[in-house]
Amino acid sequence: SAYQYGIHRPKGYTVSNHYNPEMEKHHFGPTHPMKPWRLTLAKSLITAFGMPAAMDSYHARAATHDELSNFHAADYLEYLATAAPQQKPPDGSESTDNKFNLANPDCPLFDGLYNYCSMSAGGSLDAARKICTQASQIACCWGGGLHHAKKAEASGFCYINDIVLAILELLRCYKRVLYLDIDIHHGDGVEEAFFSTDRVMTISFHKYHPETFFPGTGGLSDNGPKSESNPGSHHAINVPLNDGITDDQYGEMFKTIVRKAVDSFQPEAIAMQCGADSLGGDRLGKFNLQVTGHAGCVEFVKKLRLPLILFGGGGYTPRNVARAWAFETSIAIDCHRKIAENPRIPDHAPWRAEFRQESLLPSLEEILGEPKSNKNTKKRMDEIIMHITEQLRFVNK
Ligand code: VJV
Ligand code: CA
Ligand code: ZN
Repeated sequence: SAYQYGIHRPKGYTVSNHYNPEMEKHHFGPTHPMKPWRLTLAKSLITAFGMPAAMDSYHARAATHDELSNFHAADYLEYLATAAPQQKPPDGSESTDNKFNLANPDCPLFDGLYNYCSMSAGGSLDAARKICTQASQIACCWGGGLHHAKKAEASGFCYINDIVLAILELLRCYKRVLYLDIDIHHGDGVEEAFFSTDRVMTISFHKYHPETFFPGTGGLSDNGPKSESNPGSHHAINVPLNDGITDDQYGEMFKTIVRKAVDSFQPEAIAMQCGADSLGGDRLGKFNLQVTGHAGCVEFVKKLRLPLILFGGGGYTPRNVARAWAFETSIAIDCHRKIAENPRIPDHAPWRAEFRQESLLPSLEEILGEPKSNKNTKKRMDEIIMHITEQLRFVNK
């Protein structure tokens, strides 16, 4: 089907894909929303449309303990590497052992947890190295993007912050790195890791409803510790949104803000977390984005022609997560127009029936029936752009 779609390597630049198929065999638990199996579905679509012919595919290795310790605390890593999956006490009560937040149902200790985390980070580190040596201009690691993990704490389904590790790697060869995060949750772990440097600017778009929506941080005015002596002041940008945002509103917001940020910050490389829980019909999310709207953000970033890493992240309706990351891979290799002309999922695609609709790009109505009502007003969107424009006045390279 590479032939059917006329898919070939893009002219003048190289795209790489970093993945270890062992990742998809891990389970957080039968009803836990995070399903590593969505990576199997993404691979099915990427392969069925013939995309591997157009990129370098690397088997991601597991990151070493040493590499992980570039961000994470030694005692935390030690515990992750040795802790056995917890048995519930026989009386049925919850364990009181809450070391490093690893007893919270969001972050269970499951079989092979350390392998899963080190493969996710291994893929992201490989991607960063290919970007540093300029062996790739765009590198995809859909098994990464775990933006909530902290130095010594698991949080929100994330244990190892592969993004922070990859950005630290990029900082060895690029002066300034822009981090973009379109997951529906606030990218708090990445933001916090770079609070005190002016070499990384972070921009997260997310649902913000502190009382009811995780993690509760990322308000418009939360721009990091402000002080004369902190070079990182003003380099954390947050775009708090409400339920029901549409492709048009989101795309407009994304482009306006990213354009302004690039103009003032002048990044040399971009790391983008493409969490797919911002799609309409997500099990946890409440936005109305279609695959084409979500992917439109990736296309806009690609056109900036800066070295780029694309990470996965959240996404809890596996068939739609797979659609988004496959279509975003097609944008990276520049065959998305051909695919959009004939988006029918090929008959030979593994797990084809799992996708429900035949199209790679079903409409929101096909996915959701009734879209969520849109709680984002034009007035509020304008306020957000105003605030961020003001904030960017303090950032001048
Ligand atoms: O909202 C929360 C925290 C609680 C405490 C723990 N309970 C289980 C849920 C409420 C306050 N956590 C969020 C975490 C979202 C993480 C998103 C990660 C990413 O997409 O940004 C990047 C990969 C949350 N929302 C929904 C759930 N947790 C949830 C967790 C479960 C579950 C159902 C829902 C854990 C286990 C099981 N079901 C069996
Ligand atoms: Ca986000
Ligand atoms: Zn998320």
